[in-house]
Amino acid sequence: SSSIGWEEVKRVEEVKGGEDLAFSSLESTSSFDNVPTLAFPSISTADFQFDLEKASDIIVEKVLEFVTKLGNARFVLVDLSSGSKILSLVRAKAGEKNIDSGKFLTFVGDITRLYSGGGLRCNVVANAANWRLKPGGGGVNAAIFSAAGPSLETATMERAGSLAPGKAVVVPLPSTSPLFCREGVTHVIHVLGPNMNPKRPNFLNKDYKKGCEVLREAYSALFEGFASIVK
Ligand code: AR6
Repeated sequence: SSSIGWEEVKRVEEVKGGEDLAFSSLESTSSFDNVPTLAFPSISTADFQFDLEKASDIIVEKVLEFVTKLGNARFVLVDLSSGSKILSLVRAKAGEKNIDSGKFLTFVGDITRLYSGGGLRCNVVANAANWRLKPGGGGVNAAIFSAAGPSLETATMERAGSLAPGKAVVVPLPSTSPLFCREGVTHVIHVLGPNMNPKRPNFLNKDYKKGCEVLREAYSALFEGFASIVK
């Protein structure tokens, strides 16, 4: 069954997660529909400039740990482009580790349009946040806050005023949010990853010992947050 899963993901990626083929190939597998699913971006590897090889090792390590812990749940690593280096690194390493391809997939598409644009149902979406938990700033953070509308900012501030590196906060999305109505997303989990960009706060100045520690902590916090929703 694992080879069927990977083929399916490949087909989806060929159409960049955006068109009818992707929709039908996922819809035809009815068991996919009601499985609790977390869609997450690669934390820290764009604006925060974290090393892609190191990040891909950590993603695979943490997914492996939590796929085993969480029986009935799926994890989907998302990126915008079919040429994404982090997606190919993770795909190769996940294959080597024989991670169950029905439970962990990579997907090319906009994380704010997974269902409407790609036919992929994900009830929980992770955000690579900033420490203030504020909209804007570019990247996936700007996209998620913009797609969710102002109610996400309000709901976020009710839960937390800021975030330390390596931490996550689970925010239930109001049912009026377009991300809820259109995409079926019930929760956003904000995660703050380690920062290797000298122009951003909490700059780690090439300290990858600390950086890897914080990235592991961030994925643990994210996946624990997802587990708390699933249970
Ligand atoms: N859909 C899917 N993936 C995306 C999208 C999207 N709409 N947009 C970006 N990515 P980044 P970081 C991918 O820079 O490195 C923000 O300004 C992207 O290709 O969003 O953790 C915050 O406010 C990459 O693989 O997050 C923080 O200050 C991944 O998402 C800071 O950036 C993460 O890229 C966080 O930096």
